[in-house]
Amino acid sequence: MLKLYNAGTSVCSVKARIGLAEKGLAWEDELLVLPNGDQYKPAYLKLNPNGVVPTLVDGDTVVIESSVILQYIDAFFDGPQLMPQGKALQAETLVWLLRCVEIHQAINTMSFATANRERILNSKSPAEIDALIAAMPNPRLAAKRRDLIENGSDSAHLEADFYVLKRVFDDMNTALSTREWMNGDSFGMTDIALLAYIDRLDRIAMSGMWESRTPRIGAWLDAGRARPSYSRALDSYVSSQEHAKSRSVGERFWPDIGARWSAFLAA
Ligand SMILES: N[C@@H](CCC(=O)N[C@@H](CS)C(=O)NCC(=O)O)C(=O)O
Repeated sequence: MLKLYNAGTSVCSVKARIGLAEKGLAWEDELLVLPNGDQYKPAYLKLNPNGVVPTLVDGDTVVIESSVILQYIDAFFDGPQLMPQGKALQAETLVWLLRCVEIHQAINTMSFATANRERILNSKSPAEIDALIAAMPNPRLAAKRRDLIENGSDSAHLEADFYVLKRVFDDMNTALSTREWMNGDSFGMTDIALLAYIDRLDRIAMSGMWESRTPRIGAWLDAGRARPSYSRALDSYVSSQEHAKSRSVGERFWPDIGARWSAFLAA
């Protein structure tokens, strides 16, 4: 059986789980506890040298990168086809899958400037935080993590990632003006690739980033959340208390971040 190394609230894990559920595939969970640093243990680094989740193991084949996992299960397993039909939509999907690397970093910035930062600061000593950052294999990402922990929403990463998110919202809103789903007429690969990221922003109370400027995203998010695959990927992994906690932290940050977002848009 397929084995998915993943973590409950991790956006990329949610993305992989939605994909597996949409394909109708069974998988065995290997759950890592990211705040404990399970992802940096030597045995896991052999599977995923980036020290991140998710990782899919299919017999002898190890697949890393959530967008590649989606493509892999679609290419090599039965079930509904996730890739859209037609050259133009397929090319568009491939670009979105590439963009997911920077979209993920933008979501990481928003999460670690707010809810994740607060959880870490409230649960770890400075020495424990240092040890976790020191264990990150990628020095660039370690420096980013340290900056976000130290500076929160004052980090320069915030504005750099506003640029990424503005383009995502604009491009999604434009695409959704001519079709129901990002994938075309039916839900598929591009929707799965993006749903967990937009879902996270909403769950940390950042929906004001798209509500008035690019409002089609809200309806698309609601429709994606209504699918059984979304419940399958979320319900037994994240408790309603965890969701409520993230939202309440985000709500405290939104007046400040919303003002920064408005200033960015006006510049
Ligand atoms: N581009 C990677 C990003 C994976 C990633 O950064 N995953 C996060 C969780 S969403 C993680 O494992 N973070 C652990 C850490 O940074 O220590 C993918 O799409 O799979």
